[in-house]
Amino acid sequence: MKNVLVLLMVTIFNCYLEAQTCAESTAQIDLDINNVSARLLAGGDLWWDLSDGKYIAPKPLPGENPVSAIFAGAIWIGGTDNAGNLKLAAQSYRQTGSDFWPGPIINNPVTPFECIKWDRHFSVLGAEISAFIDDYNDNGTINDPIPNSILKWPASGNPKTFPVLGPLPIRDLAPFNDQNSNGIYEPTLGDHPIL
Ligand SMILES: [Ca+2]
Ligand SMILES: [Ca+2]
Repeated sequence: MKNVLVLLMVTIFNCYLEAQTCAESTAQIDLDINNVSARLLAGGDLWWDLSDGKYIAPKPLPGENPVSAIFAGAIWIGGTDNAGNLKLAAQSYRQTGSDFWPGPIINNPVTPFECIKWDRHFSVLGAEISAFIDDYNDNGTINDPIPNSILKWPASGNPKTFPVLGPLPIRDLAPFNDQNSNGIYEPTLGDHPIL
């Protein structure tokens, strides 16, 4: 796992009716490791920059032009409700709006601010997690400085996430290893993201 994995977490999916007052997601980031550079968006679509294909594999040598192997893709989720009605969120090219917005699923009406503050990606390196685990396992205590990618992981109850998010509620959010099984993400006690 060392030095080869990057997890880019996109928490998505407030339903359309709740989030339709929100501006469309604009966050983009490249999953850029090994021989692939793949653009990820936070609005349910993938591998493009809203204009051109951005799934570059293999990555070009210096002086070569990048060629995208894929133009675009998207997450599609469908299912039936209790009354048997088909519900489908199927992002295409945003030509008729968005079906997905960033952020955790919540029951209350979603405000535009709630959408904006989650319009971001969270990344962590596998090597960072491995080093963190080694630090914890050597004496049951975290002694080294905790990288921001682990310290601010958007997991249940984390008070140290990026300031714009504020303290997070205790609920199912980003996955993590919970050393003391209390349902609260506490990296200073050895909790860490799960890839
Ligand atoms: Ca230690
Ligand atoms: Ca815990």
